[in-house]
Amino acid sequence: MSFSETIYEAILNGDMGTCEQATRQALAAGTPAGEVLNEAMIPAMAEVGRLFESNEYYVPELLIAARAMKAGLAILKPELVATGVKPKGKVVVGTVKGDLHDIGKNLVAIMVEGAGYEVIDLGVDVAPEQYVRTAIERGAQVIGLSALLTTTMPSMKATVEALQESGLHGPIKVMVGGAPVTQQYADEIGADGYARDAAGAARLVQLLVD
Ligand code: B1M
Repeated sequence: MSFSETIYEAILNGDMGTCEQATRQALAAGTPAGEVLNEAMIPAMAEVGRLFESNEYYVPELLIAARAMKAGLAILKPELVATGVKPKGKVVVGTVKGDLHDIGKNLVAIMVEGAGYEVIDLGVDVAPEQYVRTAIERGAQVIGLSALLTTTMPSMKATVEALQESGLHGPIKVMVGGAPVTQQYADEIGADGYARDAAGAARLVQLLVD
């Protein structure tokens, strides 16, 4: 079995130790971190989602799969993040109110940091006012909102509105993303940009800040 296959299986089985070990071995053998991420970890999590939808996995299996993937990601992170010197700008990120999914948001944070920006990560279940207050206090140019549940997407709209009320929507931009989010939704709520994946989010930050 290749390292990628081992990592894929370890995530499906929620086997954190094997995921960590195979990730270390893959890097030591010269496999690029991006390849481990895109060819093993992300497809494994997509398969976990499919198994959940077909009632073959339940919440406990999702949790242990997510824990295994996060452990592997922690090992990939130093490789994914460039050793930039002076940050090109500041970006506040977080998963919106009511939503506890953080793997995609963590990846976005890693890639944006890798693109040379300081990332202020507010974690999960973040209220609209908290994003806006932090962005103002810390002098951030971009707020990045992640949502994985259709039921929490309205919190993105509420955040854009809270920023508009502060009078700072313009100097501070909003970008949105997450599996149920689309460009059309971003346009509807007045967000400044949408990115489909973490690499796209890093490119978008550059467009929004420059
Ligand atoms: Co949840 N869950 N979950 N879950 N879970 C989904 C999202 C779901 C699609 C599963 C399904 O039914 N197929 C479904 C949502 C249905 C819907 O709303 N349409 C679902 C559900 C229903 C639920 C619960 C309600 C289940 C329950 O309790 N009955 C519950 C809700 C809890 C809550 O948040 N309040 C729940 C709980 C959980 C766990 C806690 C068990 C766990 C999360 C653990 C964690 O994150 N720490 C979990 C997981 C793991 C998933 C799936 C399987 C995987 C999500 C993931 O990590 N993907 C997911 C199914 C799926 O997505 N296939 C599912 C990997 C990650 C790399 O991708 O997050 O999409 P993703 O991020 C991508 C892009 O979307 C994008 O870039 C990332 C990297 O390329 N991106 C951005 C993300 N944010 C971005 C921001 C940007 C730009 C791009 O700019 C700012």
